[in-house]
Order: sequence, then C-alpha cells, then structure tokens
Amino acid sequence: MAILIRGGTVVNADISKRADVLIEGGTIRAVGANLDAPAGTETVDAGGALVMPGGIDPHTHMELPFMGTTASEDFFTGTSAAAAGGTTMIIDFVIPDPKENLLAAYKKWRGWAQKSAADYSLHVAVTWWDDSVRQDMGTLVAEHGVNSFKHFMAYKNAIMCDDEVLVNSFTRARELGALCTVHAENGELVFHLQREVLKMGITGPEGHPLSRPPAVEGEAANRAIRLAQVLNVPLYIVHNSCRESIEAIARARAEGQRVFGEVLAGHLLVDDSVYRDPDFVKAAAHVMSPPFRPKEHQAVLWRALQAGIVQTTATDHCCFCAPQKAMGRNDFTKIPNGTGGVEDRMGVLWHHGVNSGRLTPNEFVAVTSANAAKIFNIYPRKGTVAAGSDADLVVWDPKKTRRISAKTHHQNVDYNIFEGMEVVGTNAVTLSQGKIVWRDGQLRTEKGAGRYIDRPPFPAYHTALMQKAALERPTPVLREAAE
Ligand code: URQ
Ligand code: ZN
Ligand code: ZN
Repeated sequence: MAILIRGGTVVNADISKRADVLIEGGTIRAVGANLDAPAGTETVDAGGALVMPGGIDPHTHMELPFMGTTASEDFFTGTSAAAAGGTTMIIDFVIPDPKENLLAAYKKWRGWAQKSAADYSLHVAVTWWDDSVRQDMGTLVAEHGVNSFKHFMAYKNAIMCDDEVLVNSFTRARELGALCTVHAENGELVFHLQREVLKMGITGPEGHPLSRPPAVEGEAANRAIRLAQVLNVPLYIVHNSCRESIEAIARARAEGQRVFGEVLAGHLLVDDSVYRDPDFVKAAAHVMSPPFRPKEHQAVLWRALQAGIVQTTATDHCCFCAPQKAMGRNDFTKIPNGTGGVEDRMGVLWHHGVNSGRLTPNEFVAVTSANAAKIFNIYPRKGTVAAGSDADLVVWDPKKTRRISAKTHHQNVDYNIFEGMEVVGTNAVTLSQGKIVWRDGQLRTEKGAGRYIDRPPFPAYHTALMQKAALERPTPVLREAAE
C-alpha cells in the first residue's frame, strides 16, 4: 500500500524544502508538491514537522560474544530500539576469533542478523593473517557485498592486530577497493598499563581510564594513518574520543590524505567522572573503550564534527547488563567493554547539536545518515529523501520532548548512559522500507523484516590512488602498472 507523507519539510544533507513524499513498495516514488497518490494511499500528516532520512549507525555490536560473555542486545531488539529512536539501518561487525575462518565467521553472523527488524550490513574484522584470510577478503568483496574491513589495534591476546597484520590487510584491501577501518588504541600499552594499575591496588572501574589515557589512542590513530599513507589506502577511524586522535586526523586531512573519522554520541556528552561513581554498578556500566574522557575533550570532538574533520556519528552499541559487568567486580580488566545508545543517538545529537546551534538540520542529516551512506558506498539508496531511494525515513517533531531512561527505553540493557537527559526534538514516526515501524510511541517492528544491504567496493578510487603512487614514486613494478 502507498503512503503519502504530507505537509512536511524535507531535510536532506544538502537542502531543505517544503515537499510531500510518496512511498510505494518500500521505495520513495516522488518528492514534491501536488503528488498523484493512488487510491487507498495512507496519509501521514507531517504538518510542521521535518521529513529526514532515517539514521544510519555505522558502528554496533548486537549479540557480540566478547570477554567471556555475549552482548545482551540481539539483532531484533537492537534494530527495534534503533527504529524507536529514528535509526533505520545499522552496520554491525563480524569479528572472527584468531584463526577462525573469515567466511565461516561471516556466515555465522549472517545467521544471527537474520532476525533484524530493519536493514543492516556487516563490516568484517581481520583479526589474524594467513593466505586464507587474503582469499576470504576477496570472496567477501566479490560475492558478499563487504567493502570495509575492521582492525582492532587494542585487545592484546584476543583480537588485536599487530603491524604485520595491518600492513598485509591494508594492502589487500587496496587491491580489492575496500575501506580499512580501525579501533585505534595501542594494545601493548593498554596491557602494560592495566598491569601497572592493578599493581597499585586499583581494581575498580576507576582503573579503566587510567589504563587507556588519550596518548594511547593518539599513538595508534597516528600509526594507522601513517601506515595508510605509505600503503595508499583510505582509512576510517572509529570512535575517536580525544584531542589526540582528532589532531592526527586533522593533520592528515590537511595534507590531502583520505582519512575519515567517526565520533560516538556517548563521547560527545559523557565524561570520565562516571568512573569515579562509588556505586560499582554505575561506574562499571560505563566501561567501554576508548573510555569516556575528561570534559575538555568533548569540545574538541564537537568542533571536529562541525569542521568536518570527523564525518559520522555512531554509538558502538555493545550492551552488557549488571551481572555481566560484575565479572570484573574485583578486576576492572575483566569488565566486559561496551555501552548502549542506538535508541538515543538521533535525539541527543539533535538536542545538543541542532538546538545548541552547533549543527544545522542539514548537517545533522549529514552526520547521522548521509555521510555514512556515502563513505560506505550505499548512497543514494540510503541517506537521502529522494525518488528512487529506499523509504527509510523519520517524521521529526522538533518540539516534542523526551526524557531518556532505562525505565522506558527499548534497548535490552539495564542501564542508559544518557539516564535522565531531556531532549527536545524526536521522531514522531519512523518508516523502514516504506512501512511504519514507530508511531505515537508504539513500536511496530517485525522480526526478520530487515534486509542485508550489499556495499559495493570502490575500484575507481583505488586505481587512481595506485596510479598516483606509481607516478610519484615509480618503482619497476609500479611504473609498469602506470604505463
Ligand atoms: O571495541 C569495540 O568497539 C567493541 C569491542 C565494543 N566495546 C567497546 O568498549 N567499545
Ligand atoms: Zn572499538
Ligand atoms: Zn565497536
């Protein structure tokens, strides 16, 4: 059945205009005035509201097996909570154990993700290296719509990549036209500092930020950037939390290097005082990596978002409930790392981004949806309200207030890092694939309705880079390639 969203103002990353939106069969058919709607069309009155692309969260971990337990949010409850907050697509992560076959891990995750209520895609992490990994990366790009490979520079003795793996994987990604993404913390330093902090007798959550100071993130961000520069691959750094990583990205971009950055809603608004809460449950609920930072880093992150030094916002939604966090009751290094936010990202960014004057509504769309769609090569299918695009939209009421609380949120976790925050501006209606999945405070998602979204590689971009490298630094092999 067709849906006509009438009387709203369409807000895309590039422009806002008063227009109606006609949706049929999961696709946007037309955007404009006086649209011919077929008989039986359902009308959604958007008078006075904004009609925006549904949010894309490029960084989530639904039902992730991690640190001896499994994240409490699964793909159905997580994509439902996302829809409740105006996010209509997630990009999650396949994270193979070391020595686990990449294709097997990918198929395992695809099985878990089938229960999703809204569209999703999967980055694949490279956590080890041999020729099978090299082969599987090629198969994943050619046959499974994967165009991004993740590298954890932290988590020693688990999923951490050393420089050898980074060099091999970055080089392979360039051959394939895929994007390299990194979790930038120096895992050797973290491992060392964790032992030092424990030796000082500090075992509580307050030890977590002490073992991962900003310099640990800055070193890894800069190292990843330099590796990418020498290997001529574009780079995407996830969850930048501090001045040190932002400065590394800003320098690289100022030199013309293609480096993208992501910032989490949590790091923009939550500071490290949470770790000094005497209540273990509250402090442990905030243990995630990189940790929440001293307040002064938040201003740097906001300015980086405004200046376009970082392009996307995400949540790193990776939930563990109090009994799971209690695994680290006597040793903070054993507290499962992760916090939630997939339901709240859009609301907190609108309130603290747009209502504060930091971002225009168009910039809000860019950083919550369009930029992620462009960087991960699914624009304009996703990330814009335009004829021919998927009908993933929100009817956004800029005056509607919402108080955020674990008591009322739809996330399957017993804590909310934005607990008690009141935001002005929220989604009155969310549509996924042209169906209303949230309206008047009621979730109407359907398990399994979500689709896996293929993300094509970037061959044109990489070829140009390789030719540039060949011309600038000709070597026998590259010179031939350039001729
Ligand atoms: O590091 C990540 O992104 C995953 C394992 C979620 N946990 C976290 O603390 N960020
Ligand atoms: Zn991470
Ligand atoms: Zn993550």
